[in-house]
Amino acid sequence: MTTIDTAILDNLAIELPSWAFGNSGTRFKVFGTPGTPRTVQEKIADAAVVHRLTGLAPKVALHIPWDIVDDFAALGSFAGDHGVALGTVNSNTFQDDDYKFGSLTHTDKTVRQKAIDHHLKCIDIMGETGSRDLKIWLADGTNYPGQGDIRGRQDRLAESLATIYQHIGDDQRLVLEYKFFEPAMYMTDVPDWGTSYAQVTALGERAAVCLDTGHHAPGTNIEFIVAQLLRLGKLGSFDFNSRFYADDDLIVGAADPFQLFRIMFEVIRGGGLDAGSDVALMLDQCHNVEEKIPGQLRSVLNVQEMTTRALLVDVDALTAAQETGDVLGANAVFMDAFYTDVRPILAAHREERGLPADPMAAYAASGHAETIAAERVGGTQSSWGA
Ligand code: LRH
Ligand code: MN
Ligand code: MN
Repeated sequence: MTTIDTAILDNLAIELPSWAFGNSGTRFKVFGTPGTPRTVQEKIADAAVVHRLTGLAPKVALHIPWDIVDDFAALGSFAGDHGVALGTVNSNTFQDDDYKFGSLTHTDKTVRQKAIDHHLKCIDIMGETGSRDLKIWLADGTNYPGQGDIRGRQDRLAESLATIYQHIGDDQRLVLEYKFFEPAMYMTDVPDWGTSYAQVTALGERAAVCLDTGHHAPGTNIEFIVAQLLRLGKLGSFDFNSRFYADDDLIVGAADPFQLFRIMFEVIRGGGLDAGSDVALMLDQCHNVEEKIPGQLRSVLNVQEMTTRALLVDVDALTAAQETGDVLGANAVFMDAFYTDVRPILAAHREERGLPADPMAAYAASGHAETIAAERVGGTQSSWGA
């Protein structure tokens, strides 16, 4: 049996999104959950619980303005006191009336400048929190053929991004996230990895692509995109989640664990988990009907599990089979790893590091859910979007 590279497992780190701890739902109903955080600090405290139980989630990503506070340096210290750090800063130009017809692509220079200024503010926040990455996802696009000038919008996007990029520090990065549809239904300005790649390549070394696993047309071979972007040195980060239909934002690995395994195999193959790699793994999920802290626990454990299975692929045997045209032999080597139950290995690995063998069970037994439900009464529960 192949031995696992435990250094990769030991260093596995998955950033949690602050918004996963708030209430969320569909456009039909948002269900509240007892104990839901009322403040940014409470979201960070919940994220810290996930890290304490798994050792897998040392950073929390912020979304601006959902997570706006007066003093970001103090928020960083608060996070540090809880054993985590602040991570990616996500900009938001999708909830303001001024952006109805676009933000960084808008025809009106005043609106474009407002969107640029928002990003400059995010960069200032990154300076205070010590965050490395500015993540940009734009809702910009059009609903009807002819509504906008596709090419002019790309040009304005390039110009706006270049202005923002000038302010990105030497130790910081800009990552541009693509999504093929929604909210725009005809044409999205950053619909695919190719557009994101073209835009970030024009910016420079410190700009890269963010791949959100829920942002592709059904049937897309995502691991191919992963392999290609790693080859090109432009895979900046992941937003992990899973989907059955559209951008469902379900728990990563829930809908299709085999896809997550294939993605992690390509990440490892391309050096994305090697020491010093710049690829950031992040979750971007919402827990509509399930409990949020256990939902995040399940998510990071799924990534850990599929990473471990991917590490089990006997690469020498795989290469030999590939090079001799042994189609079924190669496939069997790949599938053997996927079908291996790594849960006992991981339970032992956790115990060696002083972590609970079963973090889900440990959380359920801890009484923490009951404590926060009792403590967090009054105030307004956070929700996706605030
Ligand atoms: C857009 C998206 C993007 C946003 C987040 C809340 O669908 O994936 O990453 O910032 O959802
Ligand atoms: Mn995303
Ligand atoms: Mn999304």
